[in-house]
Amino acid sequence: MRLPLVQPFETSFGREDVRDTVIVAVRGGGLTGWGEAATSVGPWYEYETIETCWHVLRDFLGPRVVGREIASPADVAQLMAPVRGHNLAKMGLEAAVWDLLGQAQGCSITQLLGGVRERVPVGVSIGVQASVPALLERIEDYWAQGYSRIKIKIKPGWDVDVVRQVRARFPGVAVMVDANSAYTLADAGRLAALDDYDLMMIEQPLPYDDLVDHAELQRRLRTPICLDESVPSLAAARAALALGSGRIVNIKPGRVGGLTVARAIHDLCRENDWPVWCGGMLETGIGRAHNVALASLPGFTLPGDISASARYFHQDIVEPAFVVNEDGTMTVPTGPGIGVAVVPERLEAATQRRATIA
Ligand code: SMG
Ligand code: MG
Repeated sequence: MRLPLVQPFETSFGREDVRDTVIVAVRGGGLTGWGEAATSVGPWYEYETIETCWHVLRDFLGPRVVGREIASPADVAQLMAPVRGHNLAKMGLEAAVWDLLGQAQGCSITQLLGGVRERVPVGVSIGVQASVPALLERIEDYWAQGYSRIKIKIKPGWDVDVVRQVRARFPGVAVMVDANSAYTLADAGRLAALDDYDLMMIEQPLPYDDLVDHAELQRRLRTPICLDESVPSLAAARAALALGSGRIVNIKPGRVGGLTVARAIHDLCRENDWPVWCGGMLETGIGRAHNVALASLPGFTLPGDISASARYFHQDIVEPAFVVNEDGTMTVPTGPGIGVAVVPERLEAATQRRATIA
């Protein structure tokens, strides 16, 4: 499906004007569970694309799960395990089964996961802007909406000087930056200059597959490094902890292939005193609902990239839409499954193509 974005979203690797995503509906026992494979059109954030998600869900993951008896979400993770990688696609299907099982058992996803929070702290991620004044205006606007922290995207040429001006204008605001792998260790000096601006963390400064260089960079920085792209699995999280490749992990259920793995990474980080927070992939209300539920686990102590539906979309495909509370939190839905209702006409209007696996 495709939804236009309220504003374009620009990172170090490119710009998106619309959101293309794959929605998965799983039917069983007279119920329908919903999930979202929140991919992108191109292989920039990671290698998956809208076309690979479609192909892998329809030709490999879907056929492995359809017709099976499933007692718990872990069963789906196991059925999907022979497929290597394709984590965003796996999340779409696993998430739909979590919703279905939740509905069948009359439980919310937060309950199924073991969540402990009724409200989760949330922040907003602001893409690269045309000018610093434009960025400052954006921050002003979002801060007034109540977000608990501001994340700004950086890249070479849009970094230290921008952060300096943001700090000068908003001295007390919780700010972090995300580079989406735009630097190398040769830029360590430039990144160390960010230490002067009291940032909560620097997210994914170095290449997506380089935990060794992240460890070296962390030794040279006071500011904590947060890993995003570099942690696609539980094994990668173990390696990052062993190497000291950072001090914080952004857990996106899509990037790691589902809520089951996401929770395992959360547990591991918690045992090792690494705080985590829930990342975002500009999800519609379906993916957003799963993210909010995940963020209710006890180790998610930092604000997530979980913004209001209206931050990205004129109209979400679920009701009620997600909103930010005055205290900078979002309320975790407590109804069965994802706890929000998909609006069929809106989904229909946004649908580009469909496939059924019977
Ligand atoms: O969902 O608000 C959101 C987006 C948060 O910045 C965000 N995500 O690297 O953390 C990240 C980016 C990846 C987006 S690529 C489509
Ligand atoms: Mg990131």
